[in-house]
Amino acid sequence: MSAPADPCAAYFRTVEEFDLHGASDLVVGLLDDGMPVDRIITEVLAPAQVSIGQRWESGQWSVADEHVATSVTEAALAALTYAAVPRRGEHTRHVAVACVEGEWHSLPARMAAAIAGATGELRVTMLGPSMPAEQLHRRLSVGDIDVVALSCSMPTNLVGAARCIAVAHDLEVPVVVGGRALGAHPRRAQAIGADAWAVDAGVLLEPPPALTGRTRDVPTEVLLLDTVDDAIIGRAHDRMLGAFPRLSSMTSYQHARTREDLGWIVRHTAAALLTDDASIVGDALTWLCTLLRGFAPASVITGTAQLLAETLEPQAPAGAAILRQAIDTTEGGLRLVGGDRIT
Ligand code: B12
Repeated sequence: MSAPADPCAAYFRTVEEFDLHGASDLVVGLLDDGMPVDRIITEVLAPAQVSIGQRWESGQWSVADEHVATSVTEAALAALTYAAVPRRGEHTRHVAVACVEGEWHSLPARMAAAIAGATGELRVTMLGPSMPAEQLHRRLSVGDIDVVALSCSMPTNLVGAARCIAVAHDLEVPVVVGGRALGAHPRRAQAIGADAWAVDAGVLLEPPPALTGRTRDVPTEVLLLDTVDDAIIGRAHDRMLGAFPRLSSMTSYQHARTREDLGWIVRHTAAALLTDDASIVGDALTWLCTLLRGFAPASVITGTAQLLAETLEPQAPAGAAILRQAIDTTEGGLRLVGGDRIT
């Protein structure tokens, strides 16, 4: 099979056609032509997943389309891993790759595991999606893992990540964290106590980091926000209907989705507070404004977030403050890009 001139475009065509076999043949063909595994993953498979996400977010593709398209990449990644990883090898270290508690994006973790395992130098065990901290502790207690690589895609799961890091440290196993939820700077990783942060899974081939991360207990206010009470969400929802009476005509399904969105903002607030990074909740608000464009103006979304901050204030004053800080930057950002009218 001759290599396509534009592997990325050729690969995405197989995804659009939901062609499992074509996708697998294409990536194995690229490997046979000498393209390294890490480049096939980062330059072909990962960009395809980002495009899938854009089509899903824009509504061009349904959730079902996204699931099928992702299963094409899962199949291609499995074929690539099978073709690339040497059958036997002298392993220097044993790396466990896991998604943190609550994290169901297992494909990014699998990509990282495939890159780490491709040379055959490491024994790589993939522990799968959403690994509860106490179960991670149980697995690490066996004593055969030299380093844990934790993947976190959703910022809301940074609280679960902190818990997973704490159990690894309890057993003196160093932790490397990666994934889109960590952002583009080591600050969030440091705030949750990781020993190292990396964008590139190739770092797992280097000697494990020293146990330098400072494990921290998750503060009570963060826990309160992370497991936010339905009653708090109900109060914020009622306040929203008082301030924007037009929203009372929403269907019961839309009301339920709105309550979910309020919970989503509060959980992002928990992660922002844990890491002292208001941009986590700011990004979530901007994302919601984009997603709901055409249904609710940005002013209603940021106005509702203000009411949510007021509702949280008595029990979570620090959370309310970081949420307000994020609302201000979101409103500023939307004005700058000429988004929906805010006033
Ligand atoms: C497929 C997918 C899903 C699938 C996942 C299936 C699976 N088996 O993984 C399912 C359907 C389960 C899913 C669910 C959800 N998803 Co989703 N999902 C995606 C999608 C389209 C692709 C994810 C992917 O495969 N990325 C692969 C590559 C691109 O990921 P990557 O993180 O960059 O990973 C690389 C590096 O970061 C690195 N790396 C990763 N981990 C690690 C770890 C270490 C240690 C190291 C060193 C490196 C490393 O290696 C990878 C290879 O280079 C993304 C779009 C996107 N832009 O990613 C949305 C996306 C992430 N999802 C999104 C959302 C909203 C959700 C849901 C909340 C939807 C819902 N309402 O239920 C849930 C949340 C589930 C949860 N609690 O975890 C949003 C997040 C938006 C936001 N503001 O955060 C996105 C961005 C889509 C969008 N454009 O809106 N999703």
